[in-house]
Amino acid sequence: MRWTVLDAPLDSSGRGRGEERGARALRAAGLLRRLGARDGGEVPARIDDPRRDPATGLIGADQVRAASRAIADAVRAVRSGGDRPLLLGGDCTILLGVFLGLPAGTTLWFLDGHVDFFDGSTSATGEGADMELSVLTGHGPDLFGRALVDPALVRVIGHRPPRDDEARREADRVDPRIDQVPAALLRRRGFAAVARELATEDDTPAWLHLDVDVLDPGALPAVTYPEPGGPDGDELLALLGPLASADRLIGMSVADLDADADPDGRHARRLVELLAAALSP
Ligand SMILES: [Mn+2]
Repeated sequence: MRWTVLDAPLDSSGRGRGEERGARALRAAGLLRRLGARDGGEVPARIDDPRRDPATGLIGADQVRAASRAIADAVRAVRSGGDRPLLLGGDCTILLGVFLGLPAGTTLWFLDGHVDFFDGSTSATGEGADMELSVLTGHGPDLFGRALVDPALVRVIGHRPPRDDEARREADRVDPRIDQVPAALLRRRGFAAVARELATEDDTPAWLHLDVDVLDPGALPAVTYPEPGGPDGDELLALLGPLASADRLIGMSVADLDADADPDGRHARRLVELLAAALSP
């Protein structure tokens, strides 16, 4: 099945951080050509107001909702055309729109250095990318009148243990029905072995989300919230391979490349190599 690339340059700080230019950087590094992908263009998904909404505690709540609807429409359109969407962020907030546009009963493979499980009051920043997994599973601000993902269908993969009290409180909020495979457990059980197990555990449709900060900062420093203790490029490829080649896979999102921290584009090029190796048939 062919990939259609969609850009969603949403930076949930509302301050125009380098994540806004992440999708463009991956394109400039040759992603579409390497994947033989179709160009679905850019989705109107931007936040330019850094104020926190008092009702939800979320920065740019109305703009997040509007961007999510636009992403949902674009994801649906690509899928009804028979392609698989590859959505380029922007940050992890783009996942809200993805699941707004996917059928209920879709599994989420969530690869991230963090669990993104704050809510409007526990998040220090108010950024959507601090809380999208809690919003999706019904534990954050109610932006859409319903939860968008069944927690029992979420697999959080590659995150690190909390390093401070704030992160410990975040970890404590995570819905116990969510299956967690942190980085240390991945390393112990083997990246490819875990991925093969996840890929074949049932036959629900699955969405693969890659926050590039799941990588160790030694492998990818160009992120806003680096988290030590993650996989290197080869380990991530071993993990991505079985997931990306699963028949169940209906689409993928890539978030959080800070293009401003990658002035010569070397990290974007390495990510494109990694994605091409994982996603090419
Ligand atoms: Mn994230």
